[in-house]
Parts: sequence; C-alpha cells; structure tokens
Amino acid sequence: MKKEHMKKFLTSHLFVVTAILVLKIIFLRYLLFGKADITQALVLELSYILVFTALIELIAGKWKPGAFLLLNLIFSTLFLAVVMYHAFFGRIVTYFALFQLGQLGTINESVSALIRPIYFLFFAEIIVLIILLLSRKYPIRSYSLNKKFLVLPILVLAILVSFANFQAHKDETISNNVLAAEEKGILNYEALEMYLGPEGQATIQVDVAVENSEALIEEVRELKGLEYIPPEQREYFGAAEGRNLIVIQVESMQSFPVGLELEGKEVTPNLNKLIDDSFYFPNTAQQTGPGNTADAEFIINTSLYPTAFNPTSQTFADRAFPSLPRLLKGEGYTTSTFHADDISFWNRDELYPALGIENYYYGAFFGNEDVIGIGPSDEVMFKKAMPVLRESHMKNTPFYTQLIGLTSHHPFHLPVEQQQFDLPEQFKDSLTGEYLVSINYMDRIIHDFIEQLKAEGIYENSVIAIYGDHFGLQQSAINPRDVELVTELLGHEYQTIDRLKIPFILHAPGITDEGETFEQQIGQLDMMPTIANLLGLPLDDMVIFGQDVLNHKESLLGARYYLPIGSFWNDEILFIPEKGFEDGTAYDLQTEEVIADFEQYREDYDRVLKLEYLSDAYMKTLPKR
Ligand code: GP9
Ligand code: MN
Repeated sequence: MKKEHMKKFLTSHLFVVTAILVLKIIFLRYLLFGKADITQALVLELSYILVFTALIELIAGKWKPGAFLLLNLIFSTLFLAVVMYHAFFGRIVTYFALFQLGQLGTINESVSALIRPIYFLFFAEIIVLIILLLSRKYPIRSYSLNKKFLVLPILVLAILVSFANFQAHKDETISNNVLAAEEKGILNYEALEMYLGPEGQATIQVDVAVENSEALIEEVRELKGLEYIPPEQREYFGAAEGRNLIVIQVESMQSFPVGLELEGKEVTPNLNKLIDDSFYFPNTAQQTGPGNTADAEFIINTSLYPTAFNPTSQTFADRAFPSLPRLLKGEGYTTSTFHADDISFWNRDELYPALGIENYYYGAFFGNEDVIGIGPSDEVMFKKAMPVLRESHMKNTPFYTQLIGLTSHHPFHLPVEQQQFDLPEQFKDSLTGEYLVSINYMDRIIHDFIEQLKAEGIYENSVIAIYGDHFGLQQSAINPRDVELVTELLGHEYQTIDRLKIPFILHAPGITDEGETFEQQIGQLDMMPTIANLLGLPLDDMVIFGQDVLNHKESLLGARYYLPIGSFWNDEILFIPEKGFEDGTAYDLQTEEVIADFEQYREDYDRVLKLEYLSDAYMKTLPKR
C-alpha cells in the first residue's frame, strides 16, 4: 500500500472507529474478567466489530459520519450496560435480560450507586470528537475507501472469521456465564445466546413423561432420595390446621444480620426474641433467578424452580399454577398480597392471577406517605394492610396474606429519623453499615406489626412465616471495603455460601413456643411444603420440587442464574461448576473450605440438573388461564 493510501486508511472512519471499539472492548474485558489479553480480544471480538463498521463504510454514503457516531454510541452504551449488570448481578447480561432494562426506572437509585467514574471512559472519545467536530478540527476524514478491493474483502473476511468463531464455540457448554463470555468472546457469546434461545442447548435425558403428574411426582421423589411418609405419620402435620397464614417477605434480608451484635447491640433484637419461640432455619439457600423479588414470591407459592434466564412472572404469566393460594382457597381461605411498588414491576399484574391470589394491593393503595427509596415504606404497607386483615378476621374466615417488603432494598438509604441503630465508627458511610441499619428498621416494624396482630386478636390463630427474598450485599464482589467489613462481622471470609444464605422463621403460637433452630441446609423451595404440612395440606398429588423440612432432613437444592447452571447444595457442600462438573468447586458447608476431591458428588450434580429440567418441562405443560 502506498504511503498516502496508508495515511488515508488510517484516518478513515472504518479504521478509527474500529480501533476505538476494539480498545473499548479490551477495556470491557479488563473490567469483567480482570485481565486484558489483547490477542484473545482481537481473535474473538475484532471480526464482529468489523462486520458492523465495514458494512457502514460500504453502504452508509453521505450518512457515514452520523452512522459511525451512532454505532459507537450504541456499542459504548451496551458495554456500559454489560459492566453495570455484571457489577449488580455477577453475570454477563444477555439479550433477553437487556429487554428488562426498562425496569431500571424503579431501581434507579441502585443503578446510580453502582456507577464508577472509570466507566465514563466508554464515552470519553465521543465527547472529544464532538468538541473537535464543533471546532471544525474533526480528525477523521470521510474518504471513500475502495469498496471493491478493500472494504468488501474486509467485510467478507470479517463475516467468515465471525462465523468460524461462532461454529467453534456453538456446542461448547460452559456453566459459568462469565467464563463463557470470556472464552467465546463477548459479542460471539451474545450471538450464540440469540441463536440458541433462552434455554440454551441443554439436552438432559429423563425417564419420565412430564405430562403424567403421578409418575413425575414419583420421579422427583426418587431423584431427591425422599422416602414417602403418609400424612398421619408426619410430624406437625395439621398442627396449625385452619389458621391464618401471614407471610412476610423481607427485601434483601440475609441470614448474617439476624442475631448479630455490634458493640453489644443487637441488629435484630425483636426477631431474635421471636426466634426463641419459633422454628428457625438460618441455613436457607436463596434459589431465586432473574426475577429476584418476584421469583421469591413465585417460589413460596409453588415450590417450583423459577426459570433460569427470564423472570418467571414474564415467561409463564399466562398460566394457572397449582399453588398455595389455590389450595387454601379450596379450604375456604381468602387470599391477598401487599406490595408498595407499582404492580407492573416484574409483571405482577399477571403473576398474581397466575398464582391464584385473589386480592392484591399495590402502588396507589398505599398513597404517597413516607416514601423511602422505591415507594411507600414498609411501615406504611403494614399499617394499610391491617384494616384489610381485620376485615377478613371479622368475617371469621381464615386468610392467607403475603406482605412483600420494599424498604430494605439496595442501596439501603433510610431517612435519618428512621435510623435507630448506632453504627460503630468503621461501619459509618459504608454499604454494609447502611444495610444493617435497614435490617434493624425492618426488625422494628415487623415487631410493631406483630404487636398489632396481637391487639387485633389475629395473632393467636395464625402462622407467621418470615424470610428474606435474596441477598442484599451482592456488590461486595467489587467493593473491597465491604468485603472486609462483612468478613469482620462473620469472623471468616465473606463467601458465596454466606451471600446466598437467607433466614426462614416459622412462628405459630402454641406450636413453636419451645423454639428450635434447625441447622440443616434447606432452600426457598422447601418453605411452601413445610408451611403446608403445618396447615394440614398433604400435597401428595402436587408436583413440587421442595420438601417439608420438618420431616425430611436430607437435601438436594439447585440454583441457577446467580450461580452457574448445575450448582447445588446438599447436606455437606455447596457445589459450583465452572465449565462443567470436573473443573467446579465444592465448598464444605461447615468450614466453607474448598474440598479437593468431590467426585462422589457427581451423582448429585446430574440429579439436580434433571430436577431443574423437569421443573421447566412441567411448567410448560401447565394450562393457560
Ligand atoms: C420491586 C421490588 C424490588 O417491586 O420488589 O425488586 P428487586 O430489585 O429486589 O427484584
Ligand atoms: Mn428483592
């Protein structure tokens, strides 16, 4: 190439914008994977970028400068979205989750708390280019490069290399989605996800026709290694028959703040007292998927696995789930749910009918009083729920109600007058400190609510279940100070086991008075069958993937989305695959140490994949509403 041709090429849009985008994707890979392997980035990412830039160079004509600027803006915004999503969820966002970004309005406080100044580098040169453009010193020339002998061959080559990358990684299964994006290339990974669809290429062999619910129930029991116990032999079966069921789902409540003391002061003094008279399961695994809060609502009502890649409230919005509300309605209960956010968030206006919940109270019902973060405070929610519960109580019909908290949502900013927990110096102005203050607030208002239930005469004849929907301190992964603070509180390194551990409290006056703490590993899917046992619902004909943990002590629990597919807890370990089982990591549940030889757990890995597959397959057979 002649010198002036070279100069022309190097100042062309095609070259400059491609180079800028490659630099940005190297920066993105550095932020996501902690390393910037330039060769790997070039091999995996360059061809995809070139497909776009060469195409614009070829066809954009006089719109070229604008089209390149737009392309640059789109990619930069996308890269920023990927890095922010990763900071929040620990995953690489895929195209279907990107569709959820419309929901960000509600949690904008959380989003802005995650932005780091360094992220603006994704837009730095665009600003410079705009300034130069305005001052007529724009450095990029709109030359027409030779289309036939330069641009077209570049485009063809880029398509061929991209296709080769695509083919090379098409059949490769990597459980950990971050590792998958690193090894397959971020853009290639996105293309593969689009091609394979939300369910990927999972091919799991099962020996049962999911349409046959009797056979399915038997198969699930077998996979979980559960023995059938007839209802009359089950402990606590029907002990709370006919009682009201009051479910309190606390936003972002993990296990570790419960029972915690800082400088001699309890974070949850009221829950601690309540636990003295309750069945308490401190080692409950979070099993929610991309639907977060709404997935937790789904699980407590169905004991099914939420779907792995989409909020279940969206994917299965049109179904009628066999559910706790439907069962209890059959027993003469009225059913209701309260949540102070807008009903459209997480598609709850569809979720609730899908779950068979009759009355739902949301948004405007709570007014504009005492708004904290996303919506009216949980204090307001409990207060406004009370007259509704009183009315049910007066009618002398039992009720099932669930109260879905909101106030203790990330980033845990409480108004000063609501902060009643004095933090030790080192916790001040930290996310961890604010989180504890938030949980302390929840402890107080749950206590006030229960006192009110007592005053109304509702308490004695009720079962109260309290649990956290999912973790609160997820972003610790990127904030060393908070990792240190939680580590200090726990007395050991803050790890995934701790992060995914939520408390589950079952309180039934007269039944749980002795108080008992069950150290066994359980999961969110177990909450519904355990409650059902107390209420005297046998669930023998219902397809459920959890178990009544008062009668079954052995566990096999899966989680997807927040952990790679195939991750599970059993009685001894938390297992997290990487590419697959062989290169995974097993953590001892007691010591949290890594176990070197975990071959013996391979069967559990295979079984949990089957269980999740069966849950998905079963949900597809459910009737539409
Ligand atoms: C939204 C609220 C918070 O209504 O429940 O949801 P989350 O961000 O925790 O899923
Ligand atoms: Mn939540």
